[in-house]
Formats: sequence, C-alpha cells, structure tokens
Amino acid sequence: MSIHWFPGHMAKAKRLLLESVKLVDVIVELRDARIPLASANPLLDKIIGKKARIVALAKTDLANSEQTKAWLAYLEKVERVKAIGLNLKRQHEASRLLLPQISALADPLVPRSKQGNVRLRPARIMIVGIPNVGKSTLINSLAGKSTAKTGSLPGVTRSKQWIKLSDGSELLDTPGILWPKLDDVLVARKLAVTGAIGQGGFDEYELAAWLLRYLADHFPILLGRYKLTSLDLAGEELLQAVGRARGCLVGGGDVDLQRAADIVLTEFRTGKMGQITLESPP
Ligand SMILES: Nc1nc2c(ncn2[C@@H]2O[C@H](COP(=O)(O)OP(=O)(O)OP(=O)(O)O)[C@@H](O)[C@H]2O)c(=O)[nH]1
Ligand SMILES: [Mg+2]
Repeated sequence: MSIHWFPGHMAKAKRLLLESVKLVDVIVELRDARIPLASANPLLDKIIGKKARIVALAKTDLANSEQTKAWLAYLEKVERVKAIGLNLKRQHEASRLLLPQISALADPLVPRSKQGNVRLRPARIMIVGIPNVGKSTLINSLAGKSTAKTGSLPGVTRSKQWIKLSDGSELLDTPGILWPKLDDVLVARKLAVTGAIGQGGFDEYELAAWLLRYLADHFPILLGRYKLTSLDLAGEELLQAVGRARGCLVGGGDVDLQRAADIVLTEFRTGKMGQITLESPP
C-alpha cells in the first residue's frame, strides 16, 4: 500500500532506533488514540527489550473518549505499561500530564553516587512512533520555550542532540521513527485514513469508498451530514452520493469522485464527522 517503506528503509530505521534506545532510560511510545493497535509497531517489543516504556495515545481530541478510557485501562492491565491519553493541540497538556509520569519512571533508573543521594547524570528519554502520530509536536510541547539544546555529550555520541526539560531530564531531539504495519490491508487502510501514510501511498478514491462503507457499517449516524437517502450501497456508490450531495460535479453532470474523496477524507481526519475510534480493545 505504501511506497515509502522499502525493506532498506526499515532496516535503517531499526538500526537508528537501536542506537538511540541504548542511550535512554525511558521510551515514550506515541500511538494514535483512534487506532491504538494499528499505530503500534509489532517489532518494538523486540527492539527495546525490557527498557522502561510509557505508551501515550495522541490525538485524543479526535477519538471517542469512552474508547480512549477503555484503551488506557487495557494497556495498563494487559500490556502492563503505563498509559496516558494526550491532546497535543492543548499547549501544556504534555508537560502537565506526561512529564511527571516520565520522571516517576526514570528516576529510579538513573545511576547514583555510592551513598545514593546524588544522581550521576540526568534522566534521558526519547520519543518513538509511526509517521505523523505527533512526535515533533510532543517534543516541541515538552521543550516549551526554553529549548536549550545541551549539545553533544562527550563519551556518549557526537551526533545526538539533547533538549533540557523543565524537570532537569534530557530529551533526545530526534524521535525514533517506527515503520507501520502494512502487510495487513485493514491495518494499512486505518493508517491511511488517519494520515499515517503520505499521499501517493494509496488510492484516495478507493480509500474514501472503503471509509464510507466502514462508517456505514459501524457508525451510520456520522454519515447523516451527507444527507444520503440510503446507506445500503457499495462504497463507490456511497462516494458518488456524497459527491452529488456536495455538488462535486464535472461537465455532463458526472460526479467528480476525486473531489468527493478529498472531502470525505479531510472531514474524517479533521474530526468534522465527530470523534471516532476505529478499534476497540480486544
Ligand atoms: N488534532 C490533533 N492533531 C495533532 C495532535 N498531535 C499532533 N497533531 C497534528 O498531527 C500532525 C502531525 O504531527 P507531527 O508532530 O508533525 O507528527 P510526527 O510524528 O512528528 O510526524 P513525522 O515527522 O512525519 O513522522 C500535525 O498536523 C499536528 O498538528 C493531537 O493531539 N490532536
Ligand atoms: Mg516529525
């Protein structure tokens, strides 16, 4: 489905990730609250091993809040990780909610002097996640205005840049990029509709038709906005009907399906259809 993740790219992303993981105490894994399973990387467990981890579900403003609660409970109980939901559009939310959790987890892991009362170095953390999940937004939000880069750390690595956070810990300024799971068509579609796969990696027309059929099956009420006379149609026909309802017509009165697809995907991605979570906890 995507043209962006050749095996060579994955191998490189994995190597970079392995290098960085060694340098930090805690990993913040960002996932998309609308697709907490599809936005996870199946190999992450293997790559980070027993490293302390927090799972943050980003974009909670676009997800169903009851489902987000259920997902956080599931992650803590079944996956046994600290889990937190974040709306990164709110400026201070990450610092207020996530930073204390990171500190609590990282603090006992930082090496201390023999007497145990002096930390030998600051806690170090990094953010990982699939494309477009909110990694840069989270880094900027945690860094705040005082983006003081501490420069290279002698003896650790010359190329890594660290950002000093308000609690004294250090955040790696480049996030770890995880490649999404693309071998499963349903997973790839969920990733594409939420924006994790860049344009050009999929057929917008086919994707919009699939989304309309999916919403008609699972959340029919959301399609009320398109004033469709019947939902009992194939995806392509639903897309035709949406195009007609929105006046996306070309010469001869045919529906401009490209424009209709664009409307459907944009209205889904920006939350105009409502807060929708596409996956329930198993
Ligand atoms: N509504 C909403 N949008 C968000 C949230 N977090 C991030 N975004 C938006 O999602 C888009 C991607 O955010 P980035 O921070 O660039 O994501 P990234 O993971 O760094 O993406 P890549 O660098 O492409 O891998 C941007 O348009 C953000 O404004 C959130 O909590 N809610
Ligand atoms: Mg980024």
